[in-house]
Order: sequence, then C-alpha cells, then structure tokens
Amino acid sequence: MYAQMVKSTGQAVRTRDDMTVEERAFQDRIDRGEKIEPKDWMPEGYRKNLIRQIGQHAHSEIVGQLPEGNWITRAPTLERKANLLAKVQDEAGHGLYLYCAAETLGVSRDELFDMLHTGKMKYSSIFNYPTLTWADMGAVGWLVDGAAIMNQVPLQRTSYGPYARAMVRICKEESFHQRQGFQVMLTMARGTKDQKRMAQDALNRFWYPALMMFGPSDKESVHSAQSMAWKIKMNTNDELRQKFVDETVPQAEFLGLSVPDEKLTWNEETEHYDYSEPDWSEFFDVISGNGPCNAERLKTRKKAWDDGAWVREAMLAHARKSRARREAAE
Ligand code: BYC
Repeated sequence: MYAQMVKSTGQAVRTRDDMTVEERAFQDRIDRGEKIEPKDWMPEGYRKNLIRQIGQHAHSEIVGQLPEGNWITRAPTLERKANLLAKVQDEAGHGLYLYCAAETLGVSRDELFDMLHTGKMKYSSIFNYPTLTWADMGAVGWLVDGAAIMNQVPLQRTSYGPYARAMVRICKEESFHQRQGFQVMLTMARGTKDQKRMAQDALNRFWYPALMMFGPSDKESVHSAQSMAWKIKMNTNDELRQKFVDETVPQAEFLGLSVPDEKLTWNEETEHYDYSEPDWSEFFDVISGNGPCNAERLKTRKKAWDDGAWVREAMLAHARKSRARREAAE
C-alpha cells in the first residue's frame, strides 16, 4: 500500500568534539535559549530535521480535518455544527501557519504537498483511525487535541523562531478544541444509557491511538536525542505520554467512564499512573501505511489537491494579469 513508506534513519548526536567552529557557536546560541531565525546560519541536519517535523505537523493538521469534517453535516444540533465547523476551519489555519514556517527553511509548499501525496512524508498516526459515531467527535476533541496540547505547549519554547511563534496561537485554539470535545463527552456521559455507552465505546477505541500520538517509546525514538539537543523537541515521547495519562485519567473519572486498561493504577512512590503500553506493532503498521484509513485519507487529500488545481491556476493567472497591467501603467 502507498503512504508513509519512508524508513526512519536515526541520527547520532553530534558531540562538541565532532562539531565545526560554526556548529559549536550555533549550539551555544541554542543552549543560551536564543531563537534561530530563517536567515541565520544553521547546520544542514537542523534544517532538514525541522522541515521533517514541521512538515509532518502541518500535514497532520490538514489530514486531521478529514475524520471530523465527515461529521459536520451529522452533528446533532446547530450549535454543535457551528462549533465543529469552526474547529475544522481552525485546523486548516494551523496547517497554514505551519506550512509558512516550513517554507522559511527553503522548501516550497508544492514540494511539501508532493511529499505528503507520494507517501514520502508522514502525518500523525491518529488520523488513520475511523470516526464511527458522534461520540467520536467528543473523544477526538478531548483526547486527540488534549494529546496535541501536551506535545505542543512545550514547542512554544522550541529553538526555531517561526515554529515557536506559530505554536502560540495553535495552542490557544487547541485548548478551546479540547474543551469542546470534553463538553461533548460530558453531555453524552450524563445522557441516556445509549449515549453513555457510545461515549465509553469512543474512549475504548481512541485511548491507545491517543497514547501512540506521542511517538514510539524512548528506546525506539530515533530523533529524540539530537532533536532535544537542538531544542526542536523539548521533552521525550515517554515523558509527555506519562503527563497525558496523569492528567487525563482524573478527567475520565469525572466523566464516569473507564479507561480501557486493567493495569492502570496510581503509583504512590512515583506519583504517576502505571499504565499499559500501546501495541507498538500496531503503531508501526499504521505509520507504514497499513492503518484502517491510510489509503482513504491520502485518496481524499489527493482529490482535494486535484480538484483545487483550477483555483491555483486562476490565482496565478490573476497575478500575471495584475502584474502586466501594473507594468503597462508604469
Ligand atoms: N504518527 O524518532 P521519533 C494534531 C515517526 S496534529 C506518525 O520519536 P520524533 C491535531 C517519526 O516521524 C498532531 N509518525 O520521531 C490535528 C519518525 O519517522 P521519520 C501532530 C510518527 O519526530 C488536527 C519515527 O516515527 N503533532 O494533534 O522525534 C486535529 C520515529 O519517531 C508518530 C506534531 O506533529 C506519530 N504519532 O517524535 C486535532 C507535533 N510518532 O520522520 C489534532 C510535532 C513518531 O523518521 N511533532 N512518528 O520517518 C513532534 O513532536 C514529534 O515529531 C513526534 C515524534 C513526538 C510526533
């Protein structure tokens, strides 16, 4: 199957002794907490790694519109429709800020879309799962946006200026999304028996995929060490996953729902929840293109790109004509 077939190649972290004088000065700037801006000198590895992460992030935002977009016409009330519509529009905006941030690194938007459509770049595993009932809109907002915030709040302090600044607005909007999702879950959990059953079913299906959003376990993470040294990433995958579990379990309890993990227990010593790891073979299968919805998501994205060709062509033609008119007037 096509999609996301690129194999990760781990980067060895550059020690100070391995670094050139320029690289050492660059690392010193990062260590001092300075922001790196587009025109500043940067190691090629830093630039490439940022394009990979920001590009993947941007793709996740726009592919993430699809499972929720499917529910706009089926939302149960006008208010729910308006909220969901606004949320899905926000995700397009997040994609836009992130594509703009990636473009400052010398990659074009066309190249990024091409890499998404040909499976050379990944997007978040979570969006390869289906959204089967209205309760899934609650679970996505609560858990998926909840996990996104956990990961993205620290990224506001990331070393690359345009990425860090994009994160500020994204995080504000994501926290609104998380609340609207939780509110949908609360209404259903306090509703009829059937509504509560739907809410529990959505939690059962989205719990482990949400845990997988943080990436593979630290042992398997190929980019973490170098990305953290460069402050492209501020925490390890397992640190953020644990934080998410610790914050989300009490919210599930408030909803009167059970987290689908028999091993879940509060550990007095560590002051964290002990929890079961997701099925990592499922995760690697999904990011290799074999998740339940990979093919459908890419097909929909490509169709949107092809259907939008006339808009891009019309805008270019308009720009050409305006320029010609301006030049003729001068
Ligand atoms: N899905 O070395 P690792 C959102 C890949 S948007 C797919 O730990 P890294 C939202 C990874 O790319 C959510 N692939 O990687 C949107 C690497 O493969 P490559 C997106 C994954 O980069 C709309 C390999 O596995 N958020 O929430 O250090 C509506 C090894 O992993 C995943 C971001 O993108 C995954 N879950 O850490 C609602 C945030 N995890 O590239 C919500 C920014 C890992 O070598 N990104 N892989 O072929 C990050 O923070 C980091 O990139 C990650 C992964 C923590 C995701």
